[in-house]
Amino acid sequence: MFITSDFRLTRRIPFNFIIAALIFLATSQAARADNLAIWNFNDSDLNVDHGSGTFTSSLNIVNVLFAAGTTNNARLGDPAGQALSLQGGTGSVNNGRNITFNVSTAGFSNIIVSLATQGTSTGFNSNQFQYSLDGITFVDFGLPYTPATAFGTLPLVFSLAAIVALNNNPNAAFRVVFNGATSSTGSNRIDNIVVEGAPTGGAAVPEPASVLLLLSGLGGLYKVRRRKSSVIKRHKT
Ligand SMILES: [Ca+2]
Ligand SMILES: [Ca+2]
Repeated sequence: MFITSDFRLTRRIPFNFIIAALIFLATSQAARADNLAIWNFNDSDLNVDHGSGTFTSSLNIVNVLFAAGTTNNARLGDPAGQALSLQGGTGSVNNGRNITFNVSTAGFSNIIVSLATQGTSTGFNSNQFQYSLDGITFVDFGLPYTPATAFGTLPLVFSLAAIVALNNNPNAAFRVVFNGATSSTGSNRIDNIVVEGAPTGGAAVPEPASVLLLLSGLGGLYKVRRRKSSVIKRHKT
């Protein structure tokens, strides 16, 4: 009898597991986001590290440095490596200056930009995220933010889904304007800048035919399980 109930348990787990896997698959398909561009700064430069995009800085070049990074918001198994480290500069000359990254969103919608950051007490403590539809005119998005003193585990996330003109836009661009530095060596570190989006054209959502196929597959599995169950019951009696 003990062996029989164990046998039923091992039959039930795969069935539940299959349902969970299918639900997860359907959910992840619906929420699928592709990485369009990633900067992990691990090679201590401003060149994009995954995907496509260009990155520029208007800070004095001597104040654009690299220092220990983080795995906060790292993708594709990227190690912490290095992070971008931006200093206030002599006389806090870099207040009001920015980093800008141009990333084409052609073929994508629901654009999300995220990054990890930290700042020292005399670094830039009032930073404004912006987006641009043409790569020329930039618009504030959200309120100025103050970086935490440590990278921590949660990235800053700017969900731009409501800005529909950013969808499928080859001229899309993003910017952080830095302000509030009060010393020359006060700094902000930034790591793992990710621009991602959902593929347009319906590829992100399972088609009704696929869902039907999936459901009929589940029905078939259920019948198999019912049959096995009744066989077991017959054996028990
Ligand atoms: Ca890094
Ligand atoms: Ca790089």
